[in-house]
Amino acid sequence: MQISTAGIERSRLPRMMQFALGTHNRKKLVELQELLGDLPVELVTLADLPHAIAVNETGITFVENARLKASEQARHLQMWVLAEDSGISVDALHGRPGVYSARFAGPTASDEDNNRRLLHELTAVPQAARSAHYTCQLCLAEPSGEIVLEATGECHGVICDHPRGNHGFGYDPLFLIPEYHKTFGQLGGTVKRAISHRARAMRRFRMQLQQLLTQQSAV
Ligand code: ITT
Repeated sequence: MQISTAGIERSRLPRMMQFALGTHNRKKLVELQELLGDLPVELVTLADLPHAIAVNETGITFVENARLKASEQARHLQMWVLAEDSGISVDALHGRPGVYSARFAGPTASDEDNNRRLLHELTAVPQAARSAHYTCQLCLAEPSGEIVLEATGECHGVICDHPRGNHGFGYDPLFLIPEYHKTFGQLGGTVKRAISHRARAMRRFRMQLQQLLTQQSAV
């Protein structure tokens, strides 16, 4: 976990925060909206902001890309932006696809294309050696682009040998949670909202944000 609030000065926080959620991935967006749920923040999506930009993900780590997505979008929109970078790291592939998860099978790859490529690369790898984890790195940037809050979450599992279930997105039909003997594709939203990389990062992020909002309302 990594959380930093050092950059926040109380006076810079508005009383009712409005965040743009800095993602163009609709399924990721829905999960973020569900996880932010009851916080007293007003959420705006990039679809509501036609002048939003597509930020180039030139980083080689989740942290670098999440910072880029939050910071560049915030500066461009002159708004608070909460962005995240996420992906799956497979041990037998030395951590690949990692930050390249969305583009594993090519720049315009669909989730199905990426899943096929992953299964293909793991053809000769036995189940016992197919461990993997998801990572989610959240970053909040203020309108100047400065990063003021960060949180990370991971979720560990195993890549199974064929897609199972239709819930979630991305690699979820292949990502088996050993404790449940089911993939995220089979388990659905309730379990994913409790134990996913995004849920874990968001719990850490929410605690910090809640604290800041509470401090602010007491001023
Ligand atoms: P934005 O950059 O606009 O947020 P993106 O889909 O390009 O959208 P990323 O670069 O962070 O986002 O790539 C995330 C990819 O990692 C995503 O497309 C999936 O392939 C995979 N991934 C991340 N979280 C996942 C999850 O909860 N379930 C399944 N796959 C996930």
